[in-house]
Amino acid sequence: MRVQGATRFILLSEIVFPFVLLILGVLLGLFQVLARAGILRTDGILGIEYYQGLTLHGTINAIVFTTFFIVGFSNALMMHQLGRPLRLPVQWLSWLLMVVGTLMAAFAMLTGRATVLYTFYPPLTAHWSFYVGVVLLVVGSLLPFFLDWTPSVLAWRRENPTARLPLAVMGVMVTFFLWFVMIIPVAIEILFFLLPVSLGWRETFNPLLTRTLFWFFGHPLVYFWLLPSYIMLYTMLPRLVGGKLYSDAAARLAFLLFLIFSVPVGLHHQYTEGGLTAGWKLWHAFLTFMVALPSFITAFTVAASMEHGARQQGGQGLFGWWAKLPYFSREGDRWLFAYFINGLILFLFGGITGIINASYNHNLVVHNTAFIAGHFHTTVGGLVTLSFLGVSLYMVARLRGTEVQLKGAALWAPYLWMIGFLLFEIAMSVAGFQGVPRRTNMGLSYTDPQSDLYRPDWLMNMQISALGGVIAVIGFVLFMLSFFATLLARPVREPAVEFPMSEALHEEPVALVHNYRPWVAVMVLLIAFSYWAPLYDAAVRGIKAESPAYNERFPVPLKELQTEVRR
Ligand code: HAS
Repeated sequence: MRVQGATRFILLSEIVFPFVLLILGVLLGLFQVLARAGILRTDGILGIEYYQGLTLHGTINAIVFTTFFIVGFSNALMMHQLGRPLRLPVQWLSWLLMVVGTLMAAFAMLTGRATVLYTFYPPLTAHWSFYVGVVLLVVGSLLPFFLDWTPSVLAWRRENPTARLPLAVMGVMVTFFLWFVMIIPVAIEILFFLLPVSLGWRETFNPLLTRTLFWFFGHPLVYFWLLPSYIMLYTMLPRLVGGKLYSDAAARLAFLLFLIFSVPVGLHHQYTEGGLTAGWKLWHAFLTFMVALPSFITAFTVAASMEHGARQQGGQGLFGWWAKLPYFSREGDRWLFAYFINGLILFLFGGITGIINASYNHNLVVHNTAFIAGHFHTTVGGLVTLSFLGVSLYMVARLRGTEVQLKGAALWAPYLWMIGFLLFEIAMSVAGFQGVPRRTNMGLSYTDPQSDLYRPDWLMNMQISALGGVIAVIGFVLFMLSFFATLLARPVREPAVEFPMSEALHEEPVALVHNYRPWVAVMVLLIAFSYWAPLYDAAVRGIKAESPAYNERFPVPLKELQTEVRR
């Protein structure tokens, strides 16, 4: 489908703008890993203090890059699949809100007014511009769903009353419906608690209640990141390996299971917090195991699709077909496979560590340790980032009408990223079992031989994780070279919105995966049942647990500090 003018500008900028920010995010990641290994012994770099850098690293990489990419990718996919143009007034408004919101939050973080980490845990308090920026980014990201894609899907349905909704379209609609639902608790947290305290309209907030509201949003957030990768695995990967999607119904079932199980699991981030009852934590633990189910379905369906494709290419034997996959192919679009397969390898580790985190008793060993950072660098930093990077490069080439440049660099990049983060993950997991904390500038404490806190037994794993980080960053630099060379190359064809879409091998007649109402009803009931008691506990007990605002530089209530300064 040809694309030009404002539509092309919007789509391209939704990919390029966050990528440019990601460069800063990745460099700050390198700083973290070197500081933790004691290779850098400083409380900051380039004028950016350690926790300020950690806030920028988490917020840019996990919130800004992902949200922009997901909106840009979904916009392009909806155009391509429904064959309809985007509604430009809606798209401009969405773009403007997202850009302004990002710049506001960036201003607050870069000027040291919002060193609250990407989880903005109260009682840490940021400047109001950080919260307003986040709200604008989120509102902007939702506009296309309500005002562009939903009307387009309804119009498509009227024209095609008996056809199945294309799988990619269904995936996007599930992702954004989930996004809308999970935004509600965090919007309450920001608008009723964090923002009023930050503006001085309220003196205190209840940390337990606000944290419970945050994780009500914070865990489903990871599936907002993951589902676009699953859309790619189901609809594009089979074509790249020369085959077909093994089962259409399995893919749809996986999306619908995410719809019902993604949200009511947030207490697995709060197992160690007092004030919430053990029974409800156990219930959330049980549902967390349920939300792993659609990922298991995905693992088997994707493996079956790869096997089908490899056998079409002459692959034989129980394991021999693995050799027929296009690991290093430069032919056509097949280079993209390297991003998916390396992401999948990392996600095997991400899945196993996630299940360890979810286990109530194991979590007590790993919570707040380096183990958690290992886990999320193989999930959001693994499959999600690699698939987003690969498809960003693909989209930039198509939208600019250029060929992918420096294909060798683009092909090696995901392998280096995978090797780097595998090393990082293993070292951080072992370190986590040793008790190494997360979110700590260890170069000034545990890995500094001059410090009383020095722990020589922790050093080796921190150094291995630093080596992993360096290898991954080299992969990123190779990717960056190919990305900018492709962006700036001379166009050789008409700019277009295109994707390598696969057909399904089996299209089973399962009515339940085409009727969304029962799933939405179960989703609402499950959320209401799983959260009424924890919220009641947190809100009622919270009356005694109100806390004044703090910030990371002044771990005394800000109000007292202001009084002190005035005196
Ligand atoms: Fe998680 C903490 C549990 C998935 C991200 N998670 C985090 C944090 C982040 C995060 C960012 O229960 C830190 C938050 C913070 O700052 O405090 N997580 C899980 C579970 C899953 C899970 C059960 N997480 C994710 C995904 C993320 C993500 C996805 C980002 C995208 N996580 C937790 C828990 C915590 C947590 C606790 C809190 C810990 C604490 O104490 O603080 C599941 O959804 C995982 C299911 C996945 C699978 C894997 C399926 C495998 C596939 C690959 C197949 C490969 C093939 C190729 C076919 C079951 C699909 C093979 C090829 C070869 C060549 C071998």
